[in-house]
Amino acid sequence: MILLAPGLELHPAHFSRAEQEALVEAIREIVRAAPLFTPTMPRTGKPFSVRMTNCGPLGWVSDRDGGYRYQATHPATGETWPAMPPALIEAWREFADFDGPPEACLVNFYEAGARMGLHADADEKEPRAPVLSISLGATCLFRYGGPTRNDPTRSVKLSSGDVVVIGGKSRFCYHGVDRLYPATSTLIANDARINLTLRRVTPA
Ligand code: MD3
Ligand code: FE
Repeated sequence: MILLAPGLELHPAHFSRAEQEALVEAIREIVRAAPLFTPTMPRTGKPFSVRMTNCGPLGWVSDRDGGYRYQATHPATGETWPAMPPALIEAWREFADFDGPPEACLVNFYEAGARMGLHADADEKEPRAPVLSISLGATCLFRYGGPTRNDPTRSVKLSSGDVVVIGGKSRFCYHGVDRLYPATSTLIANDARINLTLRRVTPA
């Protein structure tokens, strides 16, 4: 384990190749039931370059009129989200140090050129629960800073199979994905990257 900052743990290559392949297959099945959608920014309606879907009881969505929020249904199909795969619930039990199951798993799908601007995850109402992040596919350059947007930042590469636990003092810190590295994925076609984040949304 590499402690990147207080409360911010990087577990490099936690998942084996076989486990990563099984996770990608589970995500494909989730995407069949709950298709990737393109979130848009509150007020401006500017589209994200990352497409998303969710599994679990709640899912994170965003659009111009409704803004950032968690809801129980897919924004396009109106259906409830598919169940969370057991392997993800097991990873939460292993890493989260929190009583109670995760409520949302946000699936971020990055294709070549996609990025995620600096932001803090603040739509969850249980500050004692960490966010658990799992990276699959292409390597990315990840940036993280402090509790305000102007704090200095550091960068780290995240590779397929890595787990990051974002808790404690780091839970509400700013972070983003600056770029993907081409030709680094043997797991997913077309230099794509998937990031899964497991979250507790409501107070336990
Ligand atoms: C927070 N996803 O969905 S979270 C998100 O790779 C999101 O798609 C990122 O940010 C992604 O909201 C990764 C993992 C993470 C890693 C390090 C952090 C979050 C962090 C450091 C400080 C604060
Ligand atoms: Fe985030």
